[in-house]
Amino acid sequence: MKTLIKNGTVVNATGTASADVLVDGDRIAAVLAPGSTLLGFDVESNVDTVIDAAGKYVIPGGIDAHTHMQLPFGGTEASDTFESGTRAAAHGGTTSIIDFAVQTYGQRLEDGLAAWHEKAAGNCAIDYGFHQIVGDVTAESLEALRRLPDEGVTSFKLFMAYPGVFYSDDAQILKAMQVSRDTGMLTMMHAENGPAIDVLAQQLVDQGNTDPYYHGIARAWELEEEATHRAIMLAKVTGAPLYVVHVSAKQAVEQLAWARGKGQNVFGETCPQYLYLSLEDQLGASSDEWGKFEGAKWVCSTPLRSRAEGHQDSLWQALRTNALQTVSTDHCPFCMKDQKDLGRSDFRKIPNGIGGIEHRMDLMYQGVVTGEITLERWVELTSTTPARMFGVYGEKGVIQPGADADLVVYDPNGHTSIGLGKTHHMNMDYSAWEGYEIDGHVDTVLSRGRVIVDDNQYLGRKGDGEFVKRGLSQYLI
Ligand code: DUC
Ligand code: ZN
Ligand code: ZN
Repeated sequence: MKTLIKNGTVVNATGTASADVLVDGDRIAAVLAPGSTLLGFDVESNVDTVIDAAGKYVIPGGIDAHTHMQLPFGGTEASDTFESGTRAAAHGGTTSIIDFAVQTYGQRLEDGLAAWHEKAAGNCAIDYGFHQIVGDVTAESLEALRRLPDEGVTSFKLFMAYPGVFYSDDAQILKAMQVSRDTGMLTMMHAENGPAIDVLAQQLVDQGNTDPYYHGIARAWELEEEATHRAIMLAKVTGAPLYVVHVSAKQAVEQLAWARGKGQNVFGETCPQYLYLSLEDQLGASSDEWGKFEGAKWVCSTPLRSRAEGHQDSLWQALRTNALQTVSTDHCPFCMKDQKDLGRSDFRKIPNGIGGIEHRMDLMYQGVVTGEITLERWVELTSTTPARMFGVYGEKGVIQPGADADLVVYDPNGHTSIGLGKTHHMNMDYSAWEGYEIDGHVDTVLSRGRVIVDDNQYLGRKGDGEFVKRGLSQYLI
């Protein structure tokens, strides 16, 4: 099966060019000057399908390096399955995810990874890989961790938050980081001081402050800054490479920039919710149906930050200056009914998470429209750097001969209205992005050479997506 995407503007992280893209089977065969011949043969009359991308961008498919399908959390489970979540991703121009396999307390690491393989295998619309959450750092789990690169799992996540659930203390973090140093695996860190947060949260509840808004008050930016600094210093003393996930506080960004300035292998990710939404929005939200509890729609950790304090502007700036390198979603959806609802009388019981896998490419493209980032930086933040960071570059994250034909035809003259009943294929009974309007549209999505979305129609099949064994990060020296 040969496909020619003609007349488009091909956007790579390195630059933009008018070019035709020839796809042969599941790979990109050639990137050609528009209308050119190949060895004397007219290309267009020798392919099975032609996609006319005139006036449109052709970009490498999005890579969302931070998702949680079917994650058990807070007495419930994230509401997207690998099937529904990856289909929603495809609609939004994302063609690969890296989800988090979980080792729970007392469980063997290998068993946690095996359970996630079982959940995902045969169900995904797009390609997928795994990071490993180490929820119980023991001598046994550290030994098992050392073997994961052989299985294509080259990064693991530790939590400085959630005592009693995923939390690791400094001694455990140090030991796991030594494995990271020895193996080249990337240490991913949830950097918030969980024990301190839990005390503040308890005190707020004792004072009768139980609304969702207080989730963000308890999770003060100082406790993100402090944990980020501690993670950096533990990484420094061990020599481990560090990637801090879902950075939301400008002071945490300053810590990352400081460490990078000193030459440390430290990286940072943010998410669209921290760029666009704020604690004030959360406080102001109050619907007839949910009253003040509507704020639960945006309860996630790290939390939304105050716009008055300037966090959002700092994050956009950090994306431009490369103090932050990637934008993922931390897709962790819950319905309001029966899930977020669990925390009606106590914000601590609201399952933490926002669903957004479907909207990341659009929301970040809006940043191009408003002049926050360039077109090439859009591709870099959402596809190319995640590919390089997590060891799949060359196959993913770039439009070049030999790469997987994971491609998106994006229409800058199109329009996307986000919300329930509009563009929404995630398994959620609300949209965290209700009412957002995007000056662009995902027209056509190819995964390994097959058109899986065209004109808002899903044309793929469950199980199309394959597990991707990842190599080590390209950023490590
Ligand atoms: N943050 C969330 O918002 N949800 C799941 C886990 C996490 O760290
Ligand atoms: Zn986290
Ligand atoms: Zn997460």
